[in-house]
This record gives sequence, structure tokens and C-alpha cells, in this order.
Amino acid sequence: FSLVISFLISMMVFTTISFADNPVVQTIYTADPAPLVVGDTVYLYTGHDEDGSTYFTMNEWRVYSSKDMVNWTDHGSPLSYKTFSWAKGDAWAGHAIERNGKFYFYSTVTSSSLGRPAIGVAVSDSPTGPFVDALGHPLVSSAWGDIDPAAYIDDDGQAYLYWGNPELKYVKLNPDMISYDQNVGIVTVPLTKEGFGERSGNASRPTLYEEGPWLYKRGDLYYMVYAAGGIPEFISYSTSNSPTGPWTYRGVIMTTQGKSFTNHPGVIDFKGHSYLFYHNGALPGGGGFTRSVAVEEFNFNSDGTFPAINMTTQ
Ligand code: FUB
Repeated sequence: FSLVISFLISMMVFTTISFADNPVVQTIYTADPAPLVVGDTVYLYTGHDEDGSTYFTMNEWRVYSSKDMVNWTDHGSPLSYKTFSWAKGDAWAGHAIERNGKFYFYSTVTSSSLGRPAIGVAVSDSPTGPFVDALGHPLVSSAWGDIDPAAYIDDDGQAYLYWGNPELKYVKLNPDMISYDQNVGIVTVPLTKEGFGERSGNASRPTLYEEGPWLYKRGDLYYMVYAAGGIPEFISYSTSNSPTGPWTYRGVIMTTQGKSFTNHPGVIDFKGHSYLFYHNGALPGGGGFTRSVAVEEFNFNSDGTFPAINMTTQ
């Protein structure tokens, strides 16, 4: 009897569903994609839009995996805002990364004591969790704009954590991945028009950078891909010869499309192909608070620039 129960539970947790179409997940609303390649598998972490009323209702993250970008396995929820005892809600955008066989998940939640966003870090021995709070307190809690963390480990082993809206900030993570170099501290990236484009009609946000940074490296070139504004958002990028800039604005990757006033990029190379993950409101009932994660395969232009990428249903 117990074997039968164990089998039924494992079938519930590890249900393989074929998703050849966009959105990637068609059973619930998902947002803020953060893909992670581990060997021959891509793990896709998402937020979960839970009701779609008048604001974000997000309590947990979800994780899916695929070996072929067509068939996705649903691994359920690897953590929620309750993973962080110091948080009271708002499981906004998160990002997982591997180092030395451990998986670190950086995520925005609302701090109970501060009443504003802060960035926590959780750790697991498995990409599918469960994750536990690594610190018992926020890793970063500097300002209202502490959202949308994105981690990156450079070829020399130095790890970085980027985040922020309306400012773009970063820290140099220490090798333990759960603390950062206090001598460098929190660096605010200069948002120049040369670096991040020009926005008109918004004195407090003079450049196109809005939120959702994603650091990607190709050859020797660093790409900062991000949600650009105003509202509704589109996806733009800047490049640099260094992960710390200075940055040069390179243009729009994905124009405003798809019934969601936000967008959120995640770029990976997987099995010789390049992919842009993003979100929109494509499922029935979809919109700004009922989003869906989708993905497009693309080829870089011969000069290393991004092509224009449109949302598709496949
Ligand atoms: O999902 C909540 C917020 O919406 C994220 O933090 C932003 O990037 C935007 O997608």
C-alpha cells in the first residue's frame, strides 16, 4: 500500500507534460523567467501569478526542466516567500545559479520589518530544491528599488549580483555566494544616455533602463539585457567589455507586445542554440497580473548584435 502511495505522490510531483508551444507553462500563470543550464538540462525558474486582480499576487516560485526545450517537467515549488522567516510576502523575480555543486536562489521578497522589498538568498543541493534561507536575514536591503536580482559568475570566478528599479546596482559576491565584498560595497551603475538610451518625458527616469537586468556573456562581450520603459515595457540591451561597465546602449530586442505591461528577460545558450525567455499575457485570461513565460530561439547577427525578436505561439 505504501509503495502505491509513494508512486502516486511521485507522479503528482514529477509529471512530464509536452509543451511544444508558447507559453511554456499552460497550467498556471507564470512570470519573471530565470533559466539555468545545468549539464544537459535547462531549469526554468518562474514566479507564480496567483489571482490576477489589481496587483501582483505572488507567494511562491516554480521550477520546470527540459532536456530538449519541447518537453518540460513540472517540479512544483522549490521555495516560497515563507522560506524567508523575515519576509511577509511578494515572491517577485528570482534567479538561480550553481557554484561548487550548490544552487543559490536570489529573490525579491517584502521584508516584514522594513515593509519594502529586500533581496534574500536561499541554498539547495538540488536545482529543484527544496531551498532554505542561507542567512536568516536579507542579503541586500538598501532601498525600495531592491528588486529583480540576477547573478552571474565570470570566467575568472568572480560572481556578481545585479538588480534594481529605477537604479541598476551590483555587488561583487564573495566565493561563498551568500555575502559580498564590503570594500566595494553596493555600486550604482551610472545610467547615462550613451549607456542605456534616452527616455523622454520622465525626468526621474531619463534613460530606458527600467528593471529586470540579466547579464549574459558571448565571447569577450558582456550583454546587459533588461526590461526597458516606460510602461508598457519592452526589452533592450547594452554591451560592455567588462561586467562592471561602462555600458553602450545597443537597441531594442523585443518591442512592446503581448498584453502584459511588464516584461522580463532571461538569455541562455543551450545545446548550441540561443534562447530568449520572457513573459506576456498570452494564456486565456492573461494580462498584467496573469502572465505567462514564453521562449524564442534566435541567432545572433554576424556582428554580435541581437536580432529583433518577436513573441510567437510556438
Ligand atoms: O513580477 C513582479 C515584477 O514585475 C518583477 O519584479 C518585475 O520584473 C516585473 O516583471
